[in-house]
Order: sequence, then C-alpha cells, then structure tokens
Amino acid sequence: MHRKTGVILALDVTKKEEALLISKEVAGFVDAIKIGYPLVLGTGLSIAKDLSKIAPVIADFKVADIPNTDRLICEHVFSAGCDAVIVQGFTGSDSLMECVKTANEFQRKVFVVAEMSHPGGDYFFTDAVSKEIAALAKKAGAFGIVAPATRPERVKELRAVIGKDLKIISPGVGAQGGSAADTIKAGADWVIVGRSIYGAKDPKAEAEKIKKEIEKLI
Ligand code: 3DU
Repeated sequence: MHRKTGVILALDVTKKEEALLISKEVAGFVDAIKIGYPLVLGTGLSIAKDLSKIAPVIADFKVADIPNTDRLICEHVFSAGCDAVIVQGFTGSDSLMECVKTANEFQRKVFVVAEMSHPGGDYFFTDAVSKEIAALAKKAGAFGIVAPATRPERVKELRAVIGKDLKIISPGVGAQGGSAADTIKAGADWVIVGRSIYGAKDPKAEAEKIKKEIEKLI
C-alpha cells in the first residue's frame, strides 16, 4: 500500500455491481479500498479478489477474539486477497500478536483501532486506553493504527505515542464531520472516506476533490 493520494475509499455499499462500478470510477483518486461487513455480508468475501485487481483492499472486520479464532479469521481474509486487516487492540497482546504473526506469514498488514470516530467513540476509548492500545500496536509490530478524523487533536496525540514508524488511517471525514486537511495536518497518513464518495452523485469528482484538498500536505 503506497501513499499517492492519501485517500482510502470506505466501500459500504452492499451490491457487487455497484461496488465494482464505483471502485473503477474512483481508482485513480484513492490508494486503497476498505471493505467491511456491509459489503462482505451482501456479496460474499470473494468480492475482495475482484476489488484487489483495482486497488489494495483493507478488510475492516475489527477482529476481536481469542488468538486461535483471530488467526482463523485473518487467514481467510488474507487468502481472499486482502492486503490488510483492521483488528481491535482491547483484546490484549496475545490476540493482537497472533493477528500480526498471521499477517507476517502472508506478508500482509494489520491496523489496530486505537479510538473510534463516532460521538460515543471516546466513551470506552478514553485518552489512557487509546494511548495504551496505540503503544501495544507498536510493540506488537502492527503496520498502523486507526484514529478518529472527527478529533484531529487525538490523531496528533496518538501520533506522538507511535512515532513515525507506524501509519495512521483516519475515518470520519465528510459524513461524520471531519476535515481531510485537518486530519492529515494532525499526522494521519490516509483519510478514510465512505458516504461522501460512494453516496455522491459523482463519486469520481468527490474523490478527486478530497485528493486535491490534501495533495499539498502529503
Ligand atoms: O462515515 P463514512 O461513510 O465516511 O465511513 C467511515 C467508514 O469507516 C465506515 O466504513 C466505518 O465503519 C469505518 N470506521 C469508522 O467510521 C470509525 C471508526 O472508528 C472505525 C471505522
């Protein structure tokens, strides 16, 4: 996954045709496509292989189980063609390390949710917890963390915890109120954008607009 545009498409549509159409349209303006339960439950995990021909695919399953189950999930995700998986860190170091170990075996990547972007997202993910999860992600050898674009100040603080080695991907831009430019300025490597792009009349124009908003900052 290389940063060219700084934009990741969150593809939460549920029909295969729509998913492929939008992905092909915006392909030049995003660096990866994030898929999750809505699309995979709607179409099946085989959609990952189709999309991986267009852009690297990140599987947002927020994996949160015991190490053995986590490993089984990650093996399926990577075998299906996904370049990275998003997992929870609150399960503890053994679960997290099993995800990273599995990713390394497949030469793929793990992102760890450090804090969520919705209004209730900092209720359990308090300052201390988020920072501890971010530190754990670093210790476990994750590729990066997920931090909220709706709270750029938290992106900045979490960047200070992980340093420069780990990447930050940030959901919450657009529909949830976050600004792409402010999020990148706060230290995120990529913004994750869903509804503002796939729900737009012209997804390509919207993706291009966000790419242009941050191109001088990356
Ligand atoms: O709000 P949007 O439509 O731009 O989509 C944001 C995506 O990122 C969506 O797939 C959601 O499930 C995911 N996400 C968050 O919004 C917030 C998080 O903390 C983690 C993932």
